[in-house]
Amino acid sequence: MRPMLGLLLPLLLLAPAARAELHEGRMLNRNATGGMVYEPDFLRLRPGDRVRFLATHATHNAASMPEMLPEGAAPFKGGINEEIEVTFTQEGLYGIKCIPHYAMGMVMLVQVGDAPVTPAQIPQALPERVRQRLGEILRRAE
Ligand SMILES: [Cu+2]
Repeated sequence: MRPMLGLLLPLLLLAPAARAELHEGRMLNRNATGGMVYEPDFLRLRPGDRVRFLATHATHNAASMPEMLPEGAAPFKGGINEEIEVTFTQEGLYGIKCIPHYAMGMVMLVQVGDAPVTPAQIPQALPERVRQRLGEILRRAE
């Protein structure tokens, strides 16, 4: 009995419970839904999943929105044309923006965890174009 358990235990410890996934988000000048967009513009992740923001077109970046950052989550800010990889550990809804094109509504949403997303989670204080774009994203995501 004992020698057998001694062989199995290390193997069980090596088996990952749930493998974290790597997702990709492309930063684009235009796609079928409009101009200055992330594609996809909504991702639902499990805690520990990562997103790689790809500088597919020039002059974009990816930065967390302070108004839409779950409590305890670390803010992040990629440089212009910089591909960054972000690990999302805290559950909740994250707003992500392209700083040069924020006023044009270049934003995306990342929901970590199973909680539903609702338009009530969009802060009133955001610029009109940003709230409009976030509303469109949420309506498609619901
Ligand atoms: Cu941009």
